[in-house]
Amino acid sequence: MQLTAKASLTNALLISICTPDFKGDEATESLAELARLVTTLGFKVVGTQSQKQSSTKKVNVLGLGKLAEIAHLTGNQGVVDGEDDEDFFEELVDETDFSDIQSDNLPFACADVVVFDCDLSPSQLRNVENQLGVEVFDRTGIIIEIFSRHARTKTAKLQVEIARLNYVAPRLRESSCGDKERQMGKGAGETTLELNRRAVRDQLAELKRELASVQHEMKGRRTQRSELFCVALVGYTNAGKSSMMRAITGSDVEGENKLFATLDTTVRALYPTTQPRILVSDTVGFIKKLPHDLVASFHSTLAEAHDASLLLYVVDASDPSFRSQLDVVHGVLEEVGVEDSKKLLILNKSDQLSTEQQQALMEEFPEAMMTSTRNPDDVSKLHQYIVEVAHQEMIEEEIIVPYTAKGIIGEIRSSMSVTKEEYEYSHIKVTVRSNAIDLARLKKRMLSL
Ligand SMILES: Nc1nc2c(ncn2[C@@H]2O[C@H](COP(=O)(O)OP(=O)(O)OP(=O)(O)O)[C@@H](O)[C@H]2O)c(=O)[nH]1
Ligand SMILES: [Mg+2]
Repeated sequence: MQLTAKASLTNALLISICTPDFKGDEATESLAELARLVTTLGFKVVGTQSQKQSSTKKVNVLGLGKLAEIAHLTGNQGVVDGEDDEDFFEELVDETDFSDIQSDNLPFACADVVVFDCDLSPSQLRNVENQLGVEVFDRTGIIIEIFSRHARTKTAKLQVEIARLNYVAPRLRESSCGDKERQMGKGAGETTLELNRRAVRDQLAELKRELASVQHEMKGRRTQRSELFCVALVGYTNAGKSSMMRAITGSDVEGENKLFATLDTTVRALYPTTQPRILVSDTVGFIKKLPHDLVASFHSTLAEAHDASLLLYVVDASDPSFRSQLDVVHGVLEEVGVEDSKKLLILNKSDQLSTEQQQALMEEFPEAMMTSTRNPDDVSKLHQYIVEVAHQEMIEEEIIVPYTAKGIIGEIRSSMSVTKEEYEYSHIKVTVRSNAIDLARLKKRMLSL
């Protein structure tokens, strides 16, 4: 799939299919999130519609009445007239109230694209596209497109392109090639289809090879860092992970008010710096119904979280749906096999909450830390917490440094946390806190002096 419509001029109509398992607040929140996803792509949401169905798997995902209503908005009324498929006569009662974005009184033919808040099979997509006469997207298609646009690093680009091709491959067979087949006549179309399929297969194989080699390199880099205390920021998209990363590392990591601003892991040292250094990594944000391929492709990116000794779960506490967002984060991390090391829940964006709301949240989550990345006191509080946890993980040892090996004191001070220095007759007794690997290395050096 490629978005062919010009993003800046595209008016999007969003459609929610409510089923017995997906309705009410859940459907409303999901649709509001789809509106933000679509806006992230530069589309303008001109309205929403909902359709009650027993399942999203029906060949025709819209009932006849709803189809006519929507076709009115896409300017394709003729196609629907005369349709008498019994499957279309579904219950047409809308049970969800999307009061923030309404479709009432919308002008005729105002929608250039239609976006469904569920996944559509290739044939469902083709059917509804034919019926409505405009480009149709499903939720996965939109998420993959955002990922494609935001991928910056080589790894992110490779991972997203693999997911995109996997998504495109079956749709290629069902839609565009079908059309070509019709245009070019039997035989010729089949050849094109075969060629396209092979091209995608070859491209996928090549991308996977490239990704494997990049991942090998990344693994090497992670091993080099493995002796340092690592903290990973994880959480739902737009929760404020990159903003917090920037605040606690004094770096210029991008934080943006768009969904999936970060697609690759960035690693920086905690600032003000500590001895030994503490590393902080920012990771890709999650979203509900994250396409399975994308979860799989982000395994390696999330390996940073896997290696972390402390996981900071950042949530946007000002978003009423943050609890279900947190469930999604737990679900994805479990899926990619990130075991919970020590963790802290960060209720972020507290500046958007009243004092009463903050108090209620702290009662609900007594173990959590309430922060605003815009409040320097909160940033130092988190910094201090991280340093304390890292400190607890370290081992304390006494090292005897003879005056003849005084040079080594400088090295110790610059790589370990020195808690005491006692000057004796023939040596300095230094009490340090550090990780086991660094301590073992130091002791070995001392022996060879
Ligand atoms: N009011 C308020 N806004 C915040 C706070 N922290 C971050 N933001 C804003 O929230 C938006 C998203 O922040 P990011 O740091 O990009 O969020 P993220 O979690 O990295 O998002 P992804 O990269 O998409 O996963 C930006 O517009 C930030 O300025 C906060 O404490 N208060
Ligand atoms: Mg980010």
